[in-house]
Amino acid sequence: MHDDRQSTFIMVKPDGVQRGLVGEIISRLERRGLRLVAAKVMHVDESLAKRHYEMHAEKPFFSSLIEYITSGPVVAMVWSGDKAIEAARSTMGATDPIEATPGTIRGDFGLDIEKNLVHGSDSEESAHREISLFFADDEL
Ligand code: IDP
Ligand code: MG
Repeated sequence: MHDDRQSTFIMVKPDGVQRGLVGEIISRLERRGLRLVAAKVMHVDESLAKRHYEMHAEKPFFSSLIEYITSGPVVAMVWSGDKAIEAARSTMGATDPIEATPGTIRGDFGLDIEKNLVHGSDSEESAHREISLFFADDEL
């Protein structure tokens, strides 16, 4: 057994859903060895978007980010596995797709720093916070 088993919150953002990349993104996380625990297609309303991105409230791109994340359906997911938070983040690639390494999701499919296809928790604390924002206990 591993001691480093974690759960992480992953979301295919509206551009990823709109471009038909849900299967590709899920497939890459599965091939990495992570396990899909929960998933739902949903619309993020403004209140949930603001809570999800509260740490960016003072950033110049905040209002645009809220508009983007509420612009269409997303796929909200929980994935688990050994060091799942870091594993998912490295499968996703750097925030700015221009800087993301080819072979990562953002490096292979993106060019836009905002519309970068996918969200992944960046720490255990944010994973817990984000999972409980998006999923009720009986959905997990
Ligand atoms: P992350 O998604 O890689 O964790 P964060 O810094 O947490 O990156 O930023 C959250 C999201 O805000 C990014 O995924 C992206 O959609 C958007 N974002 C980040 N930096 C910028 C920026 O400089 N301009 C516009 N949007 C940005
Ligand atoms: Mg982040």
